[in-house]
Amino acid sequence: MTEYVFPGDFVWGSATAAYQIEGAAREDGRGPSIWDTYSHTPGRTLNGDTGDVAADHYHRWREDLGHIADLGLDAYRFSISWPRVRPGGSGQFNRAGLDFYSRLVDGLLERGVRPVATMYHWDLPQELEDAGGWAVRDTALRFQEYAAGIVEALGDRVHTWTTFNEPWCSAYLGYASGVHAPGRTEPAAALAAVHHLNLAHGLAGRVVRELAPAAQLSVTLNLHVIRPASDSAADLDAVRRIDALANRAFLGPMLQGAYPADLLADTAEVTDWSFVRDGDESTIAVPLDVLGVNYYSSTLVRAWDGVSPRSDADGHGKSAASAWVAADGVEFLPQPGPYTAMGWNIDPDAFTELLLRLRDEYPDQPLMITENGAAFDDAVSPDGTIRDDRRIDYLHRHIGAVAQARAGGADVRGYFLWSLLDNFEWGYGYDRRFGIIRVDYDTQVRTWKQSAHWYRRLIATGRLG
Ligand code: IFM
Repeated sequence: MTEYVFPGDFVWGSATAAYQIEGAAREDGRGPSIWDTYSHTPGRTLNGDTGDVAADHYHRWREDLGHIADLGLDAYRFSISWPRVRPGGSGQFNRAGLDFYSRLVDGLLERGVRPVATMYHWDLPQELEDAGGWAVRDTALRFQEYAAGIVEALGDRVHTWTTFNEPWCSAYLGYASGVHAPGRTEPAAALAAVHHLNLAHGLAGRVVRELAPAAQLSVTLNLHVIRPASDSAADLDAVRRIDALANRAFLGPMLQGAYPADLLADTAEVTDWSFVRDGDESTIAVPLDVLGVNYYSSTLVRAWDGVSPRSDADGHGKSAASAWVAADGVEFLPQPGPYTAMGWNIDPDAFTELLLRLRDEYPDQPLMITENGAAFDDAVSPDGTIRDDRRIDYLHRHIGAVAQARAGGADVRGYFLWSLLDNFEWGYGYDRRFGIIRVDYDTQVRTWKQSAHWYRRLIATGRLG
């Protein structure tokens, strides 16, 4: 594709998440979340980094709004910290926490930027984890109450409500491989978490419909493009199994009102799924205005014979295969490079493939790219500039992939770049930088990288050359 011109109503945005940027972990009544506990547990994060201060956005939000406006963003995707607005996860709401998000939303609207609020980007109040976390149904009910509180407070001022960010990570990395908070390694709990996250999505979605009928409703999934090592029936079956766990465990109930039969069969030895009650699947299938899609890299699998040494290279840290409950017969293979600083392969064609698959399978479902971007080791030149050419190249190729999918009929309405600012990259702490704006963590000074200038030009012209 030589040049692609995005239409004037294509939404250009950027995204962040509360625990990754806010800091102020113990201010104004905020309670502890599972990520506070996890990051403060020795050995859990690189260099022992925590989100205590992060990019100090809680205090610097006005300055950050200035960057958002200067970039020319149409929309800004942020997340609301549950423990900041309802410490402990139940009981009283915290006025100071709600006021923070209220000011942020008003500040965005004053600057002509659409607020896109994610209700849950991984920071479960610790008290709810102590009571069982996402492995128990009660957490979904507490989430419904939390959703009602924030929608009542912010309502239609929020343009788009996104219930969850990447429930795959919360369930499998949090409860199966343990590389994310709460760090549990219990496969049956991970599948229960899948269901309770889905249920919470449906319950909260219905709250949005009732309390903020003018707002758009969405959820963000990190959908996987899983490629087979060969066309053998065994390798294709490995793809099917991982697709069921990674993609259809969420897409099935959310968009079709049912869990896929093969997922239930594949995981029968781990759980009988008795936590799914009558009516749950139809609750989950609340109609969505847009489906949020996050994409970074692709996955390569083949059947594993259970005997030969097993490759374990899906890029999700520690023992990747342990994240994939009931995938004993599957091996994750290293991908050809190039790679980002996360060790993830760069594969824009897979992005197009994913969007075209969604076009085929859910032709009436509008899509929004809610995250895409890359971490690289940025160098600051002596003159202060940050020439992050590899990030620009990554963005160029992936936005090109979106253009190609649109040209092929995928109904992609917008693109949110991950991330506005360098931030706390979970288990990798501050070592991995995804921002188009550099944060000096000693001084909290923000500096635009070349990619930020590049993105501003793209937004202004809508032309991808
Ligand atoms: O930083 C994360 C974000 O919180 C969720 N999606 C992937 C990003 C990069 O790892």
